[in-house]
Amino acid sequence: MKEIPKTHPRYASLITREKISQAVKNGIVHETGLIAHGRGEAFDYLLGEKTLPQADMAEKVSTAALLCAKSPVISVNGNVVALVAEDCISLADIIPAKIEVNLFHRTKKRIEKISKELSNYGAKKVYGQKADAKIPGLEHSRSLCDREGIYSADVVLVPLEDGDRSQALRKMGKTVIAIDLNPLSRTARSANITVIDNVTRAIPNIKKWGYKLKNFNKNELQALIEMWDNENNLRDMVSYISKRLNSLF
Ligand code: PTJ
Repeated sequence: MKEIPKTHPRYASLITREKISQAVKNGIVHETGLIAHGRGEAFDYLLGEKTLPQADMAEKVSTAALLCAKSPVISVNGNVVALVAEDCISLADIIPAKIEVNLFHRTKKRIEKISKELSNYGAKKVYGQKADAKIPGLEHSRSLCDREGIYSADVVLVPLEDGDRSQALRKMGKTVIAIDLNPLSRTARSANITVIDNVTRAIPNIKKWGYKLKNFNKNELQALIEMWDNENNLRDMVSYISKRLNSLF
């Protein structure tokens, strides 16, 4: 990896870029994953590159939904594995939840590479290779999923999504938790709970909430979920961005 001095004012951002760039070379991230990352960076810049209190709350509620689920699944793609593979695995252990690889640019080789990467980081079982079921209403490869994984899940965490799958998952009656830095995206607007935060901060924070909320009783967790108003959450985020921009000049 390219040497980046720790004193560089954009050290964290440059390290993340290096990780994504390396993962493109290793065949884990699709080349268009670079474009998706750039769009994410732009929104993160507008948010001030930090977890806002509203995002922290969304992360808490997401954790509650995962803990209350009967069959929760964390769906991962190339970018997610390049950035937060280890945190996804430990989050899956805490909940406990299944991990499934689900790709837009799906090839057998990429599925194998990403699954192997997760296994190398310690994942005990990775779903997504069987692809013995289909999410109805989707014409592309993201429809392919495992019957024992996403297809039969009641709650699906979709960090860094590409749009219509979260709507299709909702139509199947599932609860969708999305992590997306863009509060205007279709994914953000169609999920039950949208975390407007960078996956690099969101997954570790959901993990932290996992340790805290694990001992809460189900009624307390259910109350948190019922109180959540996702539309309000998105409105708050957009309003935060516009106020912040107005206050800068
Ligand atoms: O690995 P594959 O084949 O499944 O392909 C994955 C990509 C990312 C290429 C595919 O899902 C895609 O094209 O995604 P989009 O439509 O560009 O959407 C990605 C969304 O994620 C955008 O709304 C970005 O703002 C957001 N995003 C990008 N990086 C991050 C992010 N959100 C949170 N954290 C990030 N680090």
